Amino acid sequence: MPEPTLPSPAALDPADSTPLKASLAPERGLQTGEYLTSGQGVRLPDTDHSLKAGTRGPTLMEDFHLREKITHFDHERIPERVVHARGTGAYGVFTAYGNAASITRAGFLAEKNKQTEVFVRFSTVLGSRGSADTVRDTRGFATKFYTDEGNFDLVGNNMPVFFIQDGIKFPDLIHAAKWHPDREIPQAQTAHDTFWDFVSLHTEATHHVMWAMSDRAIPRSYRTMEGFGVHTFRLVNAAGETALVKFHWKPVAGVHSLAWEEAQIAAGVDPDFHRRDLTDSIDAGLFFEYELGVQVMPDTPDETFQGIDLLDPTKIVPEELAPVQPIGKLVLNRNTDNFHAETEQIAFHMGNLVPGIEVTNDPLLQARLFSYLDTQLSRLGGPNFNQLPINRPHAPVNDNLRDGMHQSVVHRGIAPYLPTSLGNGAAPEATPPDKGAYVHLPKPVKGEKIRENPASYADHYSQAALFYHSLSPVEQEHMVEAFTFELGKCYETPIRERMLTVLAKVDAGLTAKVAAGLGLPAPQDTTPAEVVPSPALAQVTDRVWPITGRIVGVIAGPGADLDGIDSLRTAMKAHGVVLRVIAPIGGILDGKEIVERTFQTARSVEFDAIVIAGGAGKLVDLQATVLLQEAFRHAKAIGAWGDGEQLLLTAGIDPAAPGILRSADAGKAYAEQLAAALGKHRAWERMPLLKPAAS
Ligand code: HDE
Repeated sequence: MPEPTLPSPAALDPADSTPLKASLAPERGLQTGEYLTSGQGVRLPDTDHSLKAGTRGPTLMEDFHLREKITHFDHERIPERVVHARGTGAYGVFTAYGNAASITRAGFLAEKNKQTEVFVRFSTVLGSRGSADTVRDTRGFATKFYTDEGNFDLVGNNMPVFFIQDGIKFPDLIHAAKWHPDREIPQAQTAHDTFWDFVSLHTEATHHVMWAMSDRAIPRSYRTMEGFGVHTFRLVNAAGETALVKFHWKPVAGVHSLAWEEAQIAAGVDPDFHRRDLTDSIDAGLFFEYELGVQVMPDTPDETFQGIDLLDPTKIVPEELAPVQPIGKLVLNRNTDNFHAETEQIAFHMGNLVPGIEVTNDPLLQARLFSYLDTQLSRLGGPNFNQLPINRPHAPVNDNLRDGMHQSVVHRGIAPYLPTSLGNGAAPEATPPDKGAYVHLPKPVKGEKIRENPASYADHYSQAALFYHSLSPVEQEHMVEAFTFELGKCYETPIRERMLTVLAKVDAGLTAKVAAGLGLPAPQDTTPAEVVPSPALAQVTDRVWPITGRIVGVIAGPGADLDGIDSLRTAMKAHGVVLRVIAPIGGILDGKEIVERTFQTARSVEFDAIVIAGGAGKLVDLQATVLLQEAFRHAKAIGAWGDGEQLLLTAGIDPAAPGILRSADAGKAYAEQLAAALGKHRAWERMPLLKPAAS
């Protein structure tokens, strides 16, 4: 059995770490021909007027251009994903540290410095394609690795557990969580009766519900979000030894979330908040980075680790028991050219495995193995979607799959079958041991046919309590507010009451606060579980994180210190931070073209910090006041130099409050103070001031 502790990752050789070139899609590119043509290549003289019998006459059927143009348009959409419909994606490069060779023979993980092109699609789960990005929801984090040995898909989420233990419940869960079928509302929300009805009755959902009510459900950016494979996978090394692992994506920028009010404002003022952040950042060269890590557990016959059932997807293995060991790095560095062709048509499937990676008997994972291909057959219109450029493997494909709708390959040869004596059409099998074939582990399978869970699956509360007790006080407070908000949106009192009885089994204090917020009595029969917290689960800690891609708004007006703005911009750029000047009127300020937002177009949610330039202290503007007050409420860093702090007073903000950075000028020392404040994500020390008066 391989060692659970991997060798430390050796430093990557920078010479070998240059980004891969785009290798996909021969069809990529502009239509560069000389003239407009029809789909048949016939040159067209006029695409503005249809062919009619006289200027006032009826349109003629004969107009092939009109018919083709309208017909194709009529069929431009494909069905949206039944879940995870709203998403965005980017290409990147994965580089292996090489230390995973002791646990897997998968080349893209085992070979040091090996680079593999990937495509990642991030998504929300519940909303339709056009819904807002910043809703409270689980996020999908799906990665396709185009490895030399075939495609491997890691189709994970940003939460490590799931609502159900058996895939057969998935349609029930989604029917309850999505909109009500009579009116198709609410959109992209769990704050409604059917969701809370289901999860209060189906209590194995409790652990995931805790995550969904935590700040993890409203990430600041896909850059600051963890990813989890959720299920336990089985890795196989070159010697045939196995280990059970859980996959983790750790964001280099740390885990950071929006404030709930910010998320709600952003959903209105910029529904594309996360999508824009990803694509703008890549355009600016401020790439998103994550480390891939594994928790390695011995492959014991009972498939448990320290009493935790590794086949139960409602359970985590705390990092304190099995550390997450980094095995490679992902850099997302290239935007798509065509959303439909790439992001919309990509098809992930956890059955896309490469030698060295196997699935386990987790009943949720097993059901997924069926569902993804099945749904893609109708979503992408037939069995040939693997030929779409975005889905095409980079490894050679010699399948004997033929014909079907949308076949785009002209297969040659007369013998697409095996065995054959004719050759010329079918490649031979990659017979083991040495041809790199995917050989399933010969694990014995036995058991009686039953519809039953293992006894260990009955514990629905201990890890929900573990999660709650591992959070920092400010995160716990946010969770109280989230439960109170969501349950407060339910119309049915019995549902709220039932959910309180579920929460009572998690934590009495949490239940009492939520009950008080709902104006309901807290259940008395509380039996919360005893737990040992896992500090690794808290996202608000003393750590300071890299600030690449963060955005600082600078309020300026006529007479503002433009040299100061320039030097702040230069200093922040060195940290990968973008500076945006906000002024009363757009365009040119005091002769310089530096204004990117006006008070009318700017909203606080798009900035991680707001600074008032010297010389702008006397501005009087209601929108600027709102901007500053929101930034204050959301515990963002706020700064002012020179007379800038006068504007704080105008906005009713105490310049001496925590997290307010004041300075005589915008020199280097000031920029470093601002960078340090951003690295803490928020001015957490201001939080006590922000509580509602009643609490
Ligand atoms: Fe999915 N899920 N899922 N899911 N899922 C889909 O596949 C399904 C589950 C996840 O960006 C669908 O191609 C079942 C867990 C992501 O294209 C569908 C069950 C996790 C994405 C489907 C689950 C996920 C999907 C819809 C219970 C985290 C978006 C479109 C057995 C580990 C992938 C599609 C993308 C998409 C079914 C549970 C993650 C219907 C039946 C657990 C990230 O096949």
